[in-house]
Amino acid sequence: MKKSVGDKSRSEIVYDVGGGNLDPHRVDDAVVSRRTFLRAAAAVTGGTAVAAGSAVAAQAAEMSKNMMSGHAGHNLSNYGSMMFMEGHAMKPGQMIEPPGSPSPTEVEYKVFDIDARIVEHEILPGVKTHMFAFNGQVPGPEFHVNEGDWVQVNFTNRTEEMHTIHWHGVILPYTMDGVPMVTQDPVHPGDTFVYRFQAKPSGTRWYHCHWSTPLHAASAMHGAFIIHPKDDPIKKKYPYTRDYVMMLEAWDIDFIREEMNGLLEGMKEVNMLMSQGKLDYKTHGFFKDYKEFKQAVESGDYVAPYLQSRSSGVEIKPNFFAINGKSYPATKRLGIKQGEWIRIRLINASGLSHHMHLHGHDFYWVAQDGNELSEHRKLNTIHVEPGGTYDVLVYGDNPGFWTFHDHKTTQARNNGIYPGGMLTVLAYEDFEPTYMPSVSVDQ
Ligand SMILES: [Cu+2]
Repeated sequence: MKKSVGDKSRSEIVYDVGGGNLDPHRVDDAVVSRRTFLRAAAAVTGGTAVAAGSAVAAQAAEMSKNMMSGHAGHNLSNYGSMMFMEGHAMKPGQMIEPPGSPSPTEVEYKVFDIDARIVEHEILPGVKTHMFAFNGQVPGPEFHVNEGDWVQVNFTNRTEEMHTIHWHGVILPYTMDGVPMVTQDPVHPGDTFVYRFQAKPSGTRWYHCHWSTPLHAASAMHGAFIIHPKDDPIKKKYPYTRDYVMMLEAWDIDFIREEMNGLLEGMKEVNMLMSQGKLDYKTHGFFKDYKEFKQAVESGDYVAPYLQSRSSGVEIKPNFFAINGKSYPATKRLGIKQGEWIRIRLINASGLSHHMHLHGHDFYWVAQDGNELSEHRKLNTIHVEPGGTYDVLVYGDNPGFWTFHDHKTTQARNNGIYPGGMLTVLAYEDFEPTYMPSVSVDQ
């Protein structure tokens, strides 16, 4: 079957609404070999992987040019840009390929498809909420690439809202950094934005949406981006056989519900007006530069959101705390065997700090933000800051069942009820329990 960029069937290869999946290499199925991609591109363009000669390519080239020159002649100011593409008419299906990285004729890219969707996600039995999610998964698919790989991510927006992808901790050209109004226009509904960059430096990195971050990145457009080094010095020292990611999440499901309803209604209106060429940019808060924005506020033509009361009237007070999309007791256990080293990559996507404590073991803290620490530290409680990544190694020398949880105990609760939330169990798989509580939660 012929597949091309934007072909729905390709982006649906990875689909795992179940969440809480700790299996590594989840995104591998979505890897399209270069040959497949070239064939697909040929089907679209009759040529190379760059859509040369096609209408899409002409459009992409024009957009790239605009991006280089500052959007069709607008001058870039020294301020964080408030720019929006004035006169942009909604034509879903555009492919946007910004400059900044080599073309696919120069280097061989590993190609991934990823999209934004709205899903109904079950945090634990009886608690479901709609969320924005990459490929319909909470959290998004795990990327596993090797240091130095050239990576291409075709990001398609299948929602009525706008999104981007920021590659957190990856050192790349600024045009690929995914910050709306600063490095790119947000990706409009139906459009595909092509991110291309080299995977570096190695370590535990991650990715998240950067549009309306408190809502989008938190719920739940975030995922692990693991860059494996050639000779892993950590594996040499601690020969681990399993590699777990734990994305730490916090959700105020009332805020999510209110905000999503409000935003989606607003965006429907914006999209309709834009498609008709009738969007009043100032009314909707889009300006070509900082000066225009400042004048509009000072003249009273535009009331900025921070000058009004919140549309939803809802404060963000997280009431559900999760690991890989699930709150205890729905969290997936971490498996270990006696004599086995396991690696756990903690990634804090929550916007709060967490104090993760493991019972019955010390662990070795070896890396922060993807970078190996000059001195490894032996701990059993680690302070995890918002946005940070922390790698720890555990050795299986104390058979049993051991909780691993946020010691900020208010965050080990579900809707205020303890126990719950950010709590999981390290479970020995080669162990016959001598005693078990009469009431237990077993999955
Ligand atoms: Cu988003």
